[in-house]
Amino acid sequence: MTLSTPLTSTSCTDGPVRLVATAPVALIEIDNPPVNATSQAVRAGLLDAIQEIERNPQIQAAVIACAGRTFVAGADIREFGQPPREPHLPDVVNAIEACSKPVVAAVQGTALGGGCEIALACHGRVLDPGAQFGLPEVKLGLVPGAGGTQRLPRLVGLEAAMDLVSSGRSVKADEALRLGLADRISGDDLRGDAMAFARELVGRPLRRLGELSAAGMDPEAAARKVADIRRKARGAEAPGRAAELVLLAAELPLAEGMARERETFLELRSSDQAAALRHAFFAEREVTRVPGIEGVEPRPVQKIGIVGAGTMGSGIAVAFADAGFDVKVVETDAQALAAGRARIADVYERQVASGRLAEAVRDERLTAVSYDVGLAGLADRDLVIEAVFEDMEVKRTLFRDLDRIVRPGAVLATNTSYLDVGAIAQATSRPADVVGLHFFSPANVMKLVEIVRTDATAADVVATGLAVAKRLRKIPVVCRVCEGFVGNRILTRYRQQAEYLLEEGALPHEVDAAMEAFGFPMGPFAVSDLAGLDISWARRKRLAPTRDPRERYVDVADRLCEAGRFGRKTGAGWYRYEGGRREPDPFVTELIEDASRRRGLTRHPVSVEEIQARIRAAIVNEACKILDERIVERPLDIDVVMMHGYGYPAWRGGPLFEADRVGLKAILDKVNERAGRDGPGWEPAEGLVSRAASGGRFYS
Ligand code: T1G
Repeated sequence: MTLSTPLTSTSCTDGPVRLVATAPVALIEIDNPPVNATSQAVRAGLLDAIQEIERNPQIQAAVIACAGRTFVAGADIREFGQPPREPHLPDVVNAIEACSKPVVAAVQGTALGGGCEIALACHGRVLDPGAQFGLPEVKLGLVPGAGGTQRLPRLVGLEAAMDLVSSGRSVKADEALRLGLADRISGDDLRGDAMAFARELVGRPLRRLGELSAAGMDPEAAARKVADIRRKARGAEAPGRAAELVLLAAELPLAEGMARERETFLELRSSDQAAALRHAFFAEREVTRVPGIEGVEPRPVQKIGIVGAGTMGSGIAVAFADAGFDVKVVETDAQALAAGRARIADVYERQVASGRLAEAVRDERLTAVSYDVGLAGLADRDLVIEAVFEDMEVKRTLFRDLDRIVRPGAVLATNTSYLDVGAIAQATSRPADVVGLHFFSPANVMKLVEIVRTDATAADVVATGLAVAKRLRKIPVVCRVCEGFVGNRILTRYRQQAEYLLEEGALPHEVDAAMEAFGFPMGPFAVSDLAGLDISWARRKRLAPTRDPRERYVDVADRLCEAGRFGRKTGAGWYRYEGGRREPDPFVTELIEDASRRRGLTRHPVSVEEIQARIRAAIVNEACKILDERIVERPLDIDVVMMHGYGYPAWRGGPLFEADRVGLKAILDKVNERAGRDGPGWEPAEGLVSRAASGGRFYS
């Protein structure tokens, strides 16, 4: 039945919000692809629609639904760089809640940020079984700005709300039902179920979350929780601020709480951290658009072969099985294969034991993986990835064999961390089909994959790497060949500079503390102990014959390895490990002091600021050289690698985004301070010199 009383506002019939006027329950449909973000036009249309609902006597209730794959996924992030325009989202959500007639949200996909806040302002919420709710604003350096920190705790309590708002994590439909965030889970007719629920609410007292009161929390417990959230945020401002706002829900009426929330939102919206996190958000999407590859058709890939079932090979196998590929893992002998199979099974068992994976899904994933001894079984594969011992001759021999066995047209990939992919490709008769797919350990967890293209790699093979990364839900960065590609090349410089600081007066735990205060999850020496000192030791020994004698080489790590101290796995490395705790070790201090003496250096205290400035300059300078050499096309490629592969704090935006903020002249001054003292390779990058001289930036 349609309305006999005409709509009074045309914005309800055109634009991104349409009032599908049916009585007695009207349907408000938001249609703003790709994710129904609340642009200014959506906010205006939604407000008009609610006012129409209120005005029109024939409409007794309404449902807010979204076209496309998801309910509103938040405010339009692209608008954040501009002054806010009315109507502001808080006014819109307050109008929804104040409506005298029932308004029900029909939620599919991901109701995030402003979308979640719109749903919270509704008098009822019906979710598609696959729907999720979330307030991820802190991941953008913000706090919710339209009542999320005030309505959510009134519904789920302060503690649960603090967790959700400060972590930004999403809750699935079943948890949302348990928390009371969802009133119903729909069948296969979400809109129909939501309209039926809205009809039921007609004539009943409406439940407005803003009118509820949030039970208080013990002040000391609250303070402890905020402190814990701040500590875990490692320098990011928003999580702590969001948690503090949630606590206000127990102290202030809704309007005052929302006013404080809005004030904080507007303050953080113009902050450096929010700008950096917005940059990070868009950069990790932009990296998939590779100049010269866009529009190139990838090769079809479903059958995967993995050679080597060690830590990396088994992790890669799990990543592909998780993404629904047909995976075949091969090893040289039955014993190694059995060990790999056990590793893969163990990954899934741990997920089932922790409740993160259903047993049926585990069984499905394990069934997707088959095993074989030898290479013959790889003949029919679409993509073969090797994860064997990091040695050029071993890899070249393997690729010669793969070339002979694997079907024509298949993509042959190496997971090498450092080696020249071009040299490996030249071992085959089809170098155009060869590419590097450098995964990061644990390969089924880490999002980053470096796609290493040689001069011979075909464009559709690069496109295939990008398409496979997308299916794996990984973040791909395409780069060309150099020692260590992007991340490991920069990491090498990072570690060298960290070791120079040891010779000059710092100790491992001081450098680690400084870099953890900078925002890295772990400092360089703790990371080395975790990864194993023997791996980089083998690489240094491989490179020893080619090392420039003028290079400032710190041999402390070699001394540790010679003493059998390979890190956590041997109970000692840069630190001593007792009961899982890492402790500074006088044995290491002695080695470092001896290195200082042999270098003729008088040790002196090194400040946190100096440690951070030296290491940041080393990272930026090497990153700029990578850009100058066209190993990557864009600064954002490097920022994404460092954030998603090496824990560079995203609230800094990555090294090059942050270098623009710090100022390239200051960075260059720090680099020049070192040039000549740290040997070859430490001269300033041409691109850094030219940009600093011309007032240029990495980002326009
Ligand atoms: N604004 C603008 N564009 C957005 C967007 C948004 N909120 N979300 C996604 N996009 C674009 C994205 O750039 C990409 O564009 C395309 O949509 C598909 O995204 C007031 C202030 C929703 C889970 O933080 O988490 O609400 O690259 O590739 O993998 O309190 O996008 O195609 O040109 O990511 O299926 C809070 C952010 C905002 C959600 C979908 N909301 N988005 O993932 O697709 S702040 C968020 C996501 C806020 C309120 C506060 C994901 C997704 P292009 P995609 P996906």
